[in-house]
Amino acid sequence: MNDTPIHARPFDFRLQPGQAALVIIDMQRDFIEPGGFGASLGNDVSLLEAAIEPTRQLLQAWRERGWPVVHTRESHAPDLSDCPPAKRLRGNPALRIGDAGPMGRLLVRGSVGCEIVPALSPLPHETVIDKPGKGAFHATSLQHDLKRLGVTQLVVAGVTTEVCVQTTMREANDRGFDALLVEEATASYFPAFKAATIEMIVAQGGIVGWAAPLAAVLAALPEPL
Ligand code: TIU
Repeated sequence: MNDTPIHARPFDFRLQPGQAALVIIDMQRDFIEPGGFGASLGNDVSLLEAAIEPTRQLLQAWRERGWPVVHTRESHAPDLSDCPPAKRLRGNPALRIGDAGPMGRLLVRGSVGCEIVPALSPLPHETVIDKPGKGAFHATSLQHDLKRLGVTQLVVAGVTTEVCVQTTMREANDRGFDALLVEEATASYFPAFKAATIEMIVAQGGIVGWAAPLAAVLAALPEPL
């Protein structure tokens, strides 16, 4: 199928239908709802809710077209063997990774808080990557999974913009993937960091990738077959 130009910054993103995965980063209850990991770090988690509905619209568009979808979860094994002590001990959080909170053990696989918010729940055939780091390529099978799916481009949503989203886009860039960030489908506890991250991504002729509003992405998609 012909490529489809999306009006993006710093210039049009030429979407390859079927070869562009929607990658949804860490839309987990632990980051978005009260009582989770994000709140334990002292953040106002209500700021992240705004990304749910735009991400849901992207997810629906990808599902209607049968295009590949990848969900990630920042998460650790119950024995925390994949959580570097430096990550767990840093700062002075109210609760640390692995401690029991109102939604179960923070960022531990299998706990309620570690799950993706219900509006964006993965379907059984969609790829779910449990990642111990901020970047989704670090210590995961993501690169192998994208190759298996025939993916060459990433359309990226999720939280938080300047932490796991940006890290993943930088990792993708270094691995040869073109990546487009959808502006309304990402959020940060710090709106100024979100804005600065988008500028950093598109600066220098797209040194990390592209950014576009949700409406520009949806308007450019070919009709479902
Ligand atoms: N703290 C923060 O902004 N983010 C994270 O710890 N993880 C993700 O961004 N997913």
